[in-house]
Amino acid sequence: MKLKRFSSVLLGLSLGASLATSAMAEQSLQDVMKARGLTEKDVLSAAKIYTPTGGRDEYLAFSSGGQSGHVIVYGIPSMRILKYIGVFTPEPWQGYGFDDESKAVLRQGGNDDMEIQWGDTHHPAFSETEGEYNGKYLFINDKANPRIAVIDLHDFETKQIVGNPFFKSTHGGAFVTPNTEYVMDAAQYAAPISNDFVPLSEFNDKYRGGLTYWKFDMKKGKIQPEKSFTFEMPPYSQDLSDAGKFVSMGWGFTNSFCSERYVGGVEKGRPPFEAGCSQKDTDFLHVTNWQKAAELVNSGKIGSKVNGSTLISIDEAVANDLMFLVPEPKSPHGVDVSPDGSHIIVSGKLDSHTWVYGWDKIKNAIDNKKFEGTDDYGIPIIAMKDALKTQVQVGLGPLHTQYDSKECVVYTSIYVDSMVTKWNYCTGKVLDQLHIHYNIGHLMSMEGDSASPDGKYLVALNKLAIDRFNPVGPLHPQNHQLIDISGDKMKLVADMPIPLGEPHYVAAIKADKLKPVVRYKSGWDSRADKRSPYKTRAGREKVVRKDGVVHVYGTVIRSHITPEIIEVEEGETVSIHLTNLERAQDETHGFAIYDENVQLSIEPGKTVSTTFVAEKPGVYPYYCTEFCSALHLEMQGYLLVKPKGYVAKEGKIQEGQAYTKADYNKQVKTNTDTQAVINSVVGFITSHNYKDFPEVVALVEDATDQLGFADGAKKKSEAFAADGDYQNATLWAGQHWQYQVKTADMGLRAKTFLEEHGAVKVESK
Ligand code: RUQ
Ligand code: CUA
Repeated sequence: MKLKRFSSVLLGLSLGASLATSAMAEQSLQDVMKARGLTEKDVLSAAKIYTPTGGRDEYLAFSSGGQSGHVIVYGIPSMRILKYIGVFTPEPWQGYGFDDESKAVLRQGGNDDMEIQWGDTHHPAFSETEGEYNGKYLFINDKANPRIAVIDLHDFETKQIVGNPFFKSTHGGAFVTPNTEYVMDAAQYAAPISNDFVPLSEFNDKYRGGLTYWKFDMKKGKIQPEKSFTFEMPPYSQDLSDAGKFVSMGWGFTNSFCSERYVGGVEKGRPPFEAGCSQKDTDFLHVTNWQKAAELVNSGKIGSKVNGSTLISIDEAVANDLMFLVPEPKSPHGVDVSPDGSHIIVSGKLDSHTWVYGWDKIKNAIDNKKFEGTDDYGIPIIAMKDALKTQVQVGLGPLHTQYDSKECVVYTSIYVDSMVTKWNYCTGKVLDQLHIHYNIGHLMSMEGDSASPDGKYLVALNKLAIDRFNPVGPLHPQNHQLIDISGDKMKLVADMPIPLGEPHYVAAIKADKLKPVVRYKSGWDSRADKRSPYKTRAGREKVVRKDGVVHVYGTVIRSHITPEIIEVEEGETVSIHLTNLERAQDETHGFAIYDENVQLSIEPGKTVSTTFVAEKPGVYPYYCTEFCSALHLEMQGYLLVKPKGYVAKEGKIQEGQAYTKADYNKQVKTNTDTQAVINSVVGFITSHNYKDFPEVVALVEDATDQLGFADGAKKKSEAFAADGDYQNATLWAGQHWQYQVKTADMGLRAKTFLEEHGAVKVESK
């Protein structure tokens, strides 16, 4: 009832406020509720998630973007989308898949050099240290073209993609072991390990499933394929996985949904897949010992190089006690290990129960070699009664389970009944049920996959939105629903449409664990995480023809692109390298060229390249795509592709405007006045303790830079004026003023910041 009291306090407060301000015709909370048809419960829900302007979220959620190939980042509880991260699909806003550096990432893990342009992302997972999210990396798998991607959370960029050498699809990834020693990724649809044609009649012998343990190097932030290994598994359609922790440390769990090994064929009069894959009452949970396997592989005792990677055959796994099977409910989906590693919960889509296994029981059976037999491939099977603790009736079509901060309390998504069931896996009791809209798939609690889940909120990832939002055509948005799980009863708080799909799974981390940078070291190749060989400093821009390539070393800064004119000959290969000279936060510049499929995103400090063949003679305007300053539209230039053998005609560029001495003097006067404003702002800043505010220090550095450029322009204008060339003198004086304006702009921002943050006067020396 605490919540109720809170809401009346809220109402009381706002009533008081409305009385005080009624003279200003401000509406009261009651007026708004009446006008919008809101109940007290609605207002309470709103208060739980409303984040005032400028406010921050407690958690950041990283959602799979499904077949969009992206990752979606949003805040919890506000449910505001913050970013789409390009992972397996080009994303022009980020220049991802358009600059040379990111194209190289996107091409990794491709099949037979074919550039795959999309991915089917399923399960994001954070890197962990001792079972806790450490905020460093995020992994996500591509189901369609079996790959795993590594996203660096220090800049939210995709840095590596690795392709699976054995599988033709993966679903059981990404799941990490407690210290991110390995990233698990299991196959889904069985296929030949070789890349050639094998008839379905050889399914049992030649088609295989499997589970890859990708070795991860936390220091380098890279998966190491040469140190990774894969378990060959029977063609049972492996599904999800999870890693053991604490008591079950060193072990992994992977289920399967078609141990019937059915191959379909309605065209030939055979029953369809759905029937063939759901005949048996149970499927198999695969239990693998990765720690021991790693030792044996590293010492060269097992594993052979197949397709350039290490494969542990079924026979080797059996001979070395590395793989066991446990019967699990019909057509299972999720397999979820408890935070302490002691229990494993599996749900069968065609069973209304969740099955709770005890690791102690499974381990005991393994240690005592207590098996009920083997499967057709010789893998030992642990009897159900020797592994199972309890079965709990939770509803029709249970899929996934998430753990609460409260001991033994879990939440299971119920697909068919469109419900979340809260239950206790120690007592086997159902505690609460909540209807959601519609057909929930995964669900996620805060830091729910870590060794110490936070509880608090639960997000339901629903497969259908149907009538929840304003209609936008036959393709609906996805719907994530936020549920408050802080009390005994679950409370549905909000719907969030996601216009990218299908978001299979999401993981949420405490926001304060993330410390992303706001700028790169200057001249940085962000994808390779090192200084770019094409880093260019202000004033060092140049064009170099080398090995048949025209290299343009350019820079961008408010509000110009250097060079402003690039001249090449038809047929030449052009490689444009641009460095963003800005140090100011959020001063990203874009770079687009007409008709060349070029769109770069150049964040402060970044260096990116684009390489293309200038095939057709013509005029190709280029420009900055981010509205970066008042003169953003002027941030432009021309790529001139001259016909082969073109000879320039004599002639000077005629400007549309002629300037006189009077124009020059007028501009100089303006500049002098502007300088006075700058001086007063600088006086304010330096007379306060601005050095105590890193944000202001950055602004001051940036302003000083701009003022440095201003000096150069001023000298040029004065030189032209001395020569009596008032045309160029006036234009350069104008440029001087541009730099001054930018300096003043940053100075004023800094001054406002100081005023708003209570800066104090310091003694001037
Ligand atoms: S899936 S709705 Cu994880 Cu790909 Cu379960
Ligand atoms: Cu830079 Cu617009």
